[in-house]
Amino acid sequence: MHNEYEIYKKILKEKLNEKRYYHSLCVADEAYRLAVKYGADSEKAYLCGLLHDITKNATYEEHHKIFETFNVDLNEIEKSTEKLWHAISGAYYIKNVLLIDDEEIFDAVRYHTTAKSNLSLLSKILYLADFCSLDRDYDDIDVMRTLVDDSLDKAYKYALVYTVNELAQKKCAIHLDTISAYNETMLKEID
Ligand code: DGI
Ligand code: FE
Ligand code: FE
Repeated sequence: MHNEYEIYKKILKEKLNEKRYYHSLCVADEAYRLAVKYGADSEKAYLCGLLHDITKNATYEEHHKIFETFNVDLNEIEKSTEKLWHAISGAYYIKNVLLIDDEEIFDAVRYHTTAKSNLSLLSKILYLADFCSLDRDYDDIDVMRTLVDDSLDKAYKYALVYTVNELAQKKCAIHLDTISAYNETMLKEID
């Protein structure tokens, strides 16, 4: 398994800039830590963290090539929001090019940017590891890091409120998957 990581790290190094490569290693470490803490498959979580941004530095042409080759249909907001592309193209790249045939990994990568309702434990861990990894720096990072060690659901709720707020403040369109994750979470009993 760990030899396999080395192969993927080599591929990542070729596809990502230095900052993004470092981010991927940090998210992998954080996802592993959270998986151990919350009882998910830690090896799978590490792999998800490592590979989640694999197409982040891909060009417009490279993204479109992936969408075309694997018959991926984008909806209106996905078409017009370039920042959402890497989560979709990354999931298909991991499945069809790296040949990692695992629905859980596919979904975790596919929804790591928007989240969605009914997210699996592994997907939630990747989503939050991406928020809390060592390389991250934003205003509320300390709050997020404390919350993620206290309760995954509390941290998830905080992250969704934070994201929806940020996007609304920047007057960005918000993906329906983000809205349904937000609504589902706000209707739950989480303090
Ligand atoms: O790839 P990372 O930088 O590690 O993080 P990410 O995959 O969570 O991407 C975050 C970016 O995606 C951030 O700039 C906000 C954007 N984003 C996330 N959800 C939405 C969104 N942008 C729009 N317009 N709508 C969304 O729902
Ligand atoms: Fe990402
Ligand atoms: Fe990321």
